[in-house]
Amino acid sequence: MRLALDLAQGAAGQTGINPAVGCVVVKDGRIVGLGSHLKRGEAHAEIHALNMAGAEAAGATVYVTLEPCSHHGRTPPCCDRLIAEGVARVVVAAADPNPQVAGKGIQRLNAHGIETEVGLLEDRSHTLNEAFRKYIATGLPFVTLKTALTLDGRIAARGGHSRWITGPQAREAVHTLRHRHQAIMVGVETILSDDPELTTRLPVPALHPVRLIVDSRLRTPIGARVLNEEAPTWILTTTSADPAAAESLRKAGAELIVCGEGPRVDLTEAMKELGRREIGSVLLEGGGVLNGAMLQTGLVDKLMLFYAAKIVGSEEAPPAFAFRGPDRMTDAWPLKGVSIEHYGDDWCVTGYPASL
Ligand code: AOF
Ligand code: ZN
Repeated sequence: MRLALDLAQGAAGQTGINPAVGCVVVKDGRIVGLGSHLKRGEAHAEIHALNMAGAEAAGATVYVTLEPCSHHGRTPPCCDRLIAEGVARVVVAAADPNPQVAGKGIQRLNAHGIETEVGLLEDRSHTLNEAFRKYIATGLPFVTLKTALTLDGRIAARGGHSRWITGPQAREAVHTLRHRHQAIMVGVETILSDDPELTTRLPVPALHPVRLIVDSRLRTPIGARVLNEEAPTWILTTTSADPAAAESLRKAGAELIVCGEGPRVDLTEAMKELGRREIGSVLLEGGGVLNGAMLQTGLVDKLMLFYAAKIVGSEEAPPAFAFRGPDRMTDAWPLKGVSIEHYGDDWCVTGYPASL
């Protein structure tokens, strides 16, 4: 199962709104087949692994990180294929939360005399597919807020200078995160102050997320690097935005998405619309005002805070979370499931906002 999870993890980020799934077929103590789901619309993990196993699949044990599907989606049900191959036993890490499956896969296998076991390394499967799990249940994207910050919680120095807060290892980890998300989201202030490209830059070719700019008054400059042709750019705006500015941004290649009447972009509406457009995961890269607004609106599912061991001081240095906040420390936003990883001289603190 550990190998099946590693196979799934290797393809994380390339399956769109589909889960990352891995499968290993074992017969008489040897691995006879391996597979991962590689792309939405293409074969599921079990099919690749069973194709490799061939006649060895009969009587084999199949390890799969997600309950085999029982429905006709873009591909036929994996259960039917497992039954047809005559496998003896199926070990599953986690049940499929997709309402079209949700236990029916296991039932179908049992009904055909195949022994099943569910829950082996379940936590790893759940974490790997946390975005899929939210999207399939709610139709809303899973939002990961990522920011680099100084130990005193600032994302730039007094005058706005911010390159770089963290070192090369942390920055490379962020580009891997971009590869694994379907969209990346920033506020227009970030475009105006940093002119970022918001693409994935790794030592190897990788996938670019759709670039999202929250821009209620359409202040994105026509020459901004984010409007280049490397990836699609969607601007989230309001009905009160200037039609002439909208027209020139469209001509420059951006797609405009109207979310409410203003004055600010309705972020809840924006998430619903992104879900309708089959965006299941969003990497929120701030800055502080958008981070604060998203957190306060309850739209952040996960935080990844890359801390550099430095202090920038000053009351004017922009904070990572610019919102009013509670009057009392007892009302601070708690995080749960917190873990810490080292990246060179920096640390990434990962956690999930707990409801108060
Ligand atoms: C599996 N094995 O490897 C995956 C599964 O319409 P489709 O063919 O793209 O199917 C998508 C759904 O199938 C997805 O929402 C999830 O419930 C399940 N994914 N199931 O047995 C796999 N990727
Ligand atoms: Zn399937």
